[in-house]
Amino acid sequence: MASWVLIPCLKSLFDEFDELNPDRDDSTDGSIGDSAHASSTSDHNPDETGATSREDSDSINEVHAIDVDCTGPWPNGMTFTDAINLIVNNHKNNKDDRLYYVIWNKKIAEESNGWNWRNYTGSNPHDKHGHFSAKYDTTNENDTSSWGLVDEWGDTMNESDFKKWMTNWSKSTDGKKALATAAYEDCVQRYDSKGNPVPTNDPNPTMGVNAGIGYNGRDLQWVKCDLKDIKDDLAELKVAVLGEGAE
Ligand SMILES: [Ca+2]
Ligand SMILES: [Ca+2]
Ligand SMILES: [Ca+2]
Ligand SMILES: [Zn+2]
Repeated sequence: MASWVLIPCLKSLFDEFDELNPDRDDSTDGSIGDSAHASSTSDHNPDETGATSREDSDSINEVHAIDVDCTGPWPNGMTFTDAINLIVNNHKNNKDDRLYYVIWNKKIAEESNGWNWRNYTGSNPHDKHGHFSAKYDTTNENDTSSWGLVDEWGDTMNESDFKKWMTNWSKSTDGKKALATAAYEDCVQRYDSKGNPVPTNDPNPTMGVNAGIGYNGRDLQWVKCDLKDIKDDLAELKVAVLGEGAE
């Protein structure tokens, strides 16, 4: 079989579904056509060597369609239909221009029909996978910018994203302040009424954390910053790490 490549924009669409769930069920995924496709005209066929709906000006043997398994499971309440609708609506609203048409669950939405849905009566109902047919021009083929799915439903950070974000945040003024205070509140020394340090494991501390900060604060320039600001920063940090609704 002649060698072929999947166009970059559709690779990036696969990547985005994979990012939503790296362990998603991909059993009905597809890019290059099987022998049934090869005998008929299909965007799943490599364009230079196979029967395709269109031709392009280069000589790269490209596949211009993918099938994505609908199963997921998808995160954050997303359904596969939600994902399809977001992509179709982005085309309808001129925010995206990379596809010619999408088929999903006995319906088809096409550029040539103003991205409105109509019934699809082909032999495969496409109720296990969505089909995406892409444009045949180089600019759109190579456009790997976001399809909007991860922006909308992929709000869970992975460890490397978190470290990157945390590194930047910890260099900011707010970050420095919050981290310094978080560390300080965690190991603040408590004092008895005579000003003597109380061991941190003392079951009956005589001075609370805030009072301890006030006491030490006489000598420590950096604890003079606004405590409310710091608490707000920490609350934001907690939401960023643990998600909305974290206690
Ligand atoms: Ca062709
Ligand atoms: Ca080509
Ligand atoms: Ca091309
Ligand atoms: Zn297909």
